[in-house]
Amino acid sequence: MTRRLTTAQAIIRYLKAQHVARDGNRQAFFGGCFGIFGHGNVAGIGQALEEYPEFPYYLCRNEQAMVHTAAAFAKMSNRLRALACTTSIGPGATNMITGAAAATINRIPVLLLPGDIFARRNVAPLLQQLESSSTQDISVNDCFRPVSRYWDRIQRPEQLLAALPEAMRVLTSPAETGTVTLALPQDVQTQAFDFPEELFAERTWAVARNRPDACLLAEAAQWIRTAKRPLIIAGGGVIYSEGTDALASFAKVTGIPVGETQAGKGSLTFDHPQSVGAIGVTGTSASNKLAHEADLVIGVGTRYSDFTTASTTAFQNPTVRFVNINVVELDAAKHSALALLGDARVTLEELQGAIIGHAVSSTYACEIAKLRATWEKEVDRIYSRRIGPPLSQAEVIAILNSELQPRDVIVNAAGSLPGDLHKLWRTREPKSYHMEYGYSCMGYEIAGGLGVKMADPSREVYVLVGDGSYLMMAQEIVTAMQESIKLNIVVLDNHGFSSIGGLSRTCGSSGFGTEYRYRNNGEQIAVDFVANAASLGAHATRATTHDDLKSAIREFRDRKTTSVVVVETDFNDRVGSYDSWWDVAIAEVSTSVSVKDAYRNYEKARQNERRFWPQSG
Ligand SMILES: Cc1ncc(C[n+]2csc(CCOP(=O)(O)OP(=O)(O)O)c2C)c(N)n1
Ligand SMILES: [Mg+2]
Repeated sequence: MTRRLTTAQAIIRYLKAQHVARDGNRQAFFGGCFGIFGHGNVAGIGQALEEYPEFPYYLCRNEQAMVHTAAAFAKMSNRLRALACTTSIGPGATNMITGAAAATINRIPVLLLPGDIFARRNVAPLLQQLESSSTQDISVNDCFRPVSRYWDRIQRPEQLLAALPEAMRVLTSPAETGTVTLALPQDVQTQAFDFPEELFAERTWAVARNRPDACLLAEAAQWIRTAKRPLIIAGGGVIYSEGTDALASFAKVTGIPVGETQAGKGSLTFDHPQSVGAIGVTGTSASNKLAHEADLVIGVGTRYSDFTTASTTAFQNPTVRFVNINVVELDAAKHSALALLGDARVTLEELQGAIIGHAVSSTYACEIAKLRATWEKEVDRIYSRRIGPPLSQAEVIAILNSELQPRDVIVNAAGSLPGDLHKLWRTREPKSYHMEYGYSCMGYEIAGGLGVKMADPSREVYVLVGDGSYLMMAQEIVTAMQESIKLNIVVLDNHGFSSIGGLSRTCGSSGFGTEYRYRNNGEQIAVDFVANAASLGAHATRATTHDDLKSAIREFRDRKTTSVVVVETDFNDRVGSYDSWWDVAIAEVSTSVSVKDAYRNYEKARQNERRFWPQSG
């Protein structure tokens, strides 16, 4: 039995039939397709989407944004659901590259379907075609190769029989997932073929919970028993595996403290007795002190980015060693670790079973409790500070933290907010903190908020966005209005790049090029964000004082559509860092005294960077 369909129709029919199941819970994998049409896809994928309205199509405003939306949707769904993204050829396609990189780096599934140049070639060069004198087998879509976990170009309809299952295998694999790109030449999209009916049968992809090697698990248990100062680092893998309860129990029973990465924040509620909060460059005093002296680091579902390891300076115990629980071999092996290759949840459960009766010493437990209390006091101090107007960014965070419900979700990605939120946000529910910090991509915020809300419409979503990020990508407010997807957006207007301005100063420079000022008179550029947001269709208001912001947030809850509040914040009032350091390379020679000083300090600080070798017994 065959069915005669175009390549594009076959793709959409196939995507509609794909399901995933984990722990026996089965659901459709795709929530639909975002896109912008052009000559490269309108008559192919566009025609197919029109023919299959049960596979919903969403028109967005920018191709980069829709990939962020798709990634946020998948992240919020613990990678068990995804969205497809279709574009024309040329600029529509390459606009997705930033989003593709962000998804792959964050290990989040997205399916990209960029249009491509004619496979038959006779009419080349096409509008928007990249030409090469050395080959005709190239197009701008080859730029997706390094940022995709699976990349293919479909030159003949029947290649789908091999390509589509591979695409699904990678998308649904916890270890391999990321961006999958199927480049679709515009003529091939429209070509018909007699596809076997079996291709379109409902298929369920089992998302396995792999368990680690039993011998290595026993060895890891032994390492934990003999450790004096163990520390857990909880990464995104804890949350994606729905392992937060397993971690809470493991930490409670063993007394081992838990620091969280950006992707792992929310693994424990902030008031769990073993929660020491954010770790690394943007970490808490408690986490970072414990990391400094830890003799055993148990990394669960973490990539050990430089922000997590403070550029490898976080762990200074000379004999520190690592046990890494991860589904990805690359991550499990980092820092010469004893690698437990497996799903975070089941591995933690098995490990807990292997160390029954073991707990950290009472001296260590006391120290943890004290460090926790000191940190909580510090947050209270920062939360209760009142400056301005303009308000401090920390005060805005404090207001939101007290006004939001535990299940509400905050969304953020770049600027000075990620660091402040990582440290200060008191998380009360695992999926309530949504930070894109693998790529820290300005522009993710509003587009990502859309994906979060689509993944779980039952929750209020609060997008926190700096003025810089807003100016890069605010247009998806129109998409939110079009789809009646409600976002609550807080724009923090500090007239420029506070984060990079501060960084520039710590590098001995002057904040060069980081403030929004007119060239001719140096005056601040006052962008009217309220008018801007209102022009896109949102309800928009300004908050100047503490009380203004509080009442705006309260009022938003009862609104049905997207609202924006713009609050001016102080450019220079920053939350400090706590016993941590980040390697940002500084000019080795300069005529500036402050740059020379910064370089000297930098050279000294770099001496704390470590390479971790295997440690015996
Ligand atoms: C797409 C992109 N371009 C550049 C950067 C580098 N960068 C990081 S933060 C930042 C400034 C962000 O400004 P804003 O959103 O106003 O936040 P603020 O720093 O003021 O808190 C820049 C330019 C980035 N992360 N992403
Ligand atoms: Mg700013």
